[in-house]
Amino acid sequence: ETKDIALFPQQNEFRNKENISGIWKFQKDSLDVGEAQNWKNGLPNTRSIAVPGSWNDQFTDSRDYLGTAWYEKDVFIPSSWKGQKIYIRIGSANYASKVYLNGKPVGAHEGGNLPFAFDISALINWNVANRITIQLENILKPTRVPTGGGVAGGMFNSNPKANFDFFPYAGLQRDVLLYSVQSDANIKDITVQTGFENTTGSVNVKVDTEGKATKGKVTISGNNKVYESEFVLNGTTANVLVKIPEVRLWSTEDPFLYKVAVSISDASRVIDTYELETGVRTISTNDKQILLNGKPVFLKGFGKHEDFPVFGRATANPVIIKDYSLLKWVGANSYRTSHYPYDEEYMNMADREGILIINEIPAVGLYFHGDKEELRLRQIACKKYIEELIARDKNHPSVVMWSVANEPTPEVMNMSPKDVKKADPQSVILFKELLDLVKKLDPTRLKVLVGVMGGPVEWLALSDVVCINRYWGWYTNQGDIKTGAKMLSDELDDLYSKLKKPIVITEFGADTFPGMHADQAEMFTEEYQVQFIKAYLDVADTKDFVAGMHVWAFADFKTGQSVIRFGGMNYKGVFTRDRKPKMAAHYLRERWTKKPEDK
Ligand code: GCB
Repeated sequence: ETKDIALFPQQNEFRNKENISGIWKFQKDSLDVGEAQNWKNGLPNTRSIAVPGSWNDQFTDSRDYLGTAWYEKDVFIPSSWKGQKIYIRIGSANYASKVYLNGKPVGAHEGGNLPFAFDISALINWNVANRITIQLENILKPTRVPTGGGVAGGMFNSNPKANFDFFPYAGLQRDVLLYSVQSDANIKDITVQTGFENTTGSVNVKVDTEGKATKGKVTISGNNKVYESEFVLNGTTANVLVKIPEVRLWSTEDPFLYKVAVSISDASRVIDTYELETGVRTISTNDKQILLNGKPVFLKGFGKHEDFPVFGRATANPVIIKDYSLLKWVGANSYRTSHYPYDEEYMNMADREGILIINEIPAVGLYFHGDKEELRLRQIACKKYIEELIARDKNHPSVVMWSVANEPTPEVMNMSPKDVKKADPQSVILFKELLDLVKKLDPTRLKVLVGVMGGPVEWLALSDVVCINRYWGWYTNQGDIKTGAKMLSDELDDLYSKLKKPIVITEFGADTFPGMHADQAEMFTEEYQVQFIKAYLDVADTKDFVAGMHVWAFADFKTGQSVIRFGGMNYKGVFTRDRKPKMAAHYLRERWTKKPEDK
């Protein structure tokens, strides 16, 4: 399955692409009768729905709907595509889906935040409309990732019963595309890995093909120069190394992108081409710092969400553009795709804007108490997401780390840095398995998991960069920033002495109701948020092993209903949900745009 999503569809001389997003037909199936009644042959009673779009906020009766729903659209596939391999590619179907063409099953997929594609060539009716039907089901279960079903416990329970702190939006949330490639031979995948020595860059291009091609060419262009390298396929694969003298490296200050064009041929002619962009850069660490191109880089930024009124979790290009303007405005150079992979356009923008990404699979709400069979199924899901995410995003220079989990919770938790329990050895084995898989699939980037307050040190030790989320002075020591900052400082020293690796605080923040003020900082006021963020940044400034600070969160976002989420919202954003700056955003801008070396 993953092979089909490796290269984003592209329109060129040899390939076709058509976006079939727009207005679709929609029907909820709360009694689960659709399969028995053959809804794949035509939905009986539909209404209109926007794709992409979460279904939750488009109607007045579906916000909390958990169950099965069906989408349908008639599409006309141009007969000029005849003879090619034709795929349907679904950007995001949250959570489990089955796809039909003209009433015939073409495939099924689980997982809400990564694309998948199915070959539909054999089932197409030419010169008439073709019915696409997608059955979607979003029930929250402990066997799924992210987990759900009310396992969070106590005040962290919410309605709907998600075991994570964001609204469980569902539906077709990204574009649905049709695309085609040549059936006699095509480029299946391209993997670009870059490096440099002194002033010479190296770009290693691995080309995977299927079909009868025998040779090809890689052309890299940029900075007014063109480098060409012809290759002969070894079976279906070639590894091509291109050297770039006087290379212009990709960095946060100069996110320069080279064009990489690949073509393949048989004895007589070119059969397929594909073009992508790459930045020549390296990412590594020493015992205290993250190094971009061998030079220390301090991560300034946020944890984010895909979240916006009415759209829900759906791709909304104006919001993507706006968010990058605000990241630049506030002086950020980095963010984490908490807590799931984002739309590809976020990654393309990061490449162009020089934003460093911690790219996270949807593994939030993992836990180690309870049923072992559930645990086993979640582990399988996590591995699949790692494979799918790396297949999708491996060529983005902006992606510098892969995160395999956010805040997994151990069997026993203690909300104090002083008395952290040892990890269950089995849990360490499971995380090591995930991180080893990342390393095997992509040895060129850093691998991390993001640790919860009171979580075991043995888990953190598995990461290349120690990533921790901390809320001392918010969830503990409420209203007491000074003690919170002292706890943070002591804990950082302790962690560094044990782990001897750079540390990034991947979350810290305070809920802030926009417009609420107090002359003496008080929880939920804009003053408290500023003071809290300032205190944490000041602590970080005193430790040379802290390599990044990500404020939680970039913007306010929707959650389920719970007593700790006023109005079903998490208000830790430094921007409001509609992207207006709170006082904290102005504060960060002042601090982060002063001098490049300032943290
Ligand atoms: C966390 C979670 C994040 C929550 C945040 C909070 O640690 O990783 O998903 O939204 O805390 O605000 O409680």
